[in-house]
Amino acid sequence: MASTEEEFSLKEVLIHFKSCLLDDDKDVLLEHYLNGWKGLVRFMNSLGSIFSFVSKDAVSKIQIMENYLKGESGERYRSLQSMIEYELSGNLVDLTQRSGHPDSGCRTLLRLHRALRWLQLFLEKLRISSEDSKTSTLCSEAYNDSLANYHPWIIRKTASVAFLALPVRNKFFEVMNVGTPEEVVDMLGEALPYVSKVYDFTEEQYSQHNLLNLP
Ligand code: 1PZ
Repeated sequence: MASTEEEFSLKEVLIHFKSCLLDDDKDVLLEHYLNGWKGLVRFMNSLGSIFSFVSKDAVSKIQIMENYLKGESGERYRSLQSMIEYELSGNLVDLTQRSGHPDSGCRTLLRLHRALRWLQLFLEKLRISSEDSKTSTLCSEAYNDSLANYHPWIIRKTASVAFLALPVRNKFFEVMNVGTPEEVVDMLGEALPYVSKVYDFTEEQYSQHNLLNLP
């Protein structure tokens, strides 16, 4: 691992998903949500360049969202609810096909949201896995049950090859930089409920506004 990654711990990354929950879990603060994603990208990069096609796409989506946050309507992008309200009321979302607003905040965040489901499933599988479980199998099962449903064949194929390069379970736990395997399992048990809350809340908002299939 490169020396710049030395102090990096997956625990600090997942903590962002706790701090992005606002007002008794009734909203999601986008700045912290994106910080969580930036940490996940760092973690993925530390696994090797084979995942760079994944991290490039994630980075470009994070960048689109950060530009909205820094832009002149930044305040409207402070939270998930305010973004949805702002973009829908201003007709800033392409609802049936990408045209005037191909990179709306709503469609961009939806892609990250779908990927968060994969992460949630994968980390939960890792948490309850046994020492001889294969990371690549857990990863591809989680992928097939979530993100794969939105990807064309060529991406599914590329992803399935990349998964084979994942380090074995104990090595993977080491890269997380959390401590012993038991400590990793405890940390995941503590942090994953927050990832689930963020996922569930976002899913509910998108569903209520009929935004789950944005092109
Ligand atoms: C730890 C191992 C990492 C495995 C990563 C598993 C996810 C594989 C997904 C591969 C897809 C990447 C290629 C780009 C796909 C895009 O077409 C789609 C749809 O976006 P659009 O084309 O509509 O603009 N992008 C996505 O689905 C978002 C993918 C983000 C993946 C982030 C993974 C985060 C990993 C965290 C690691 C702990």
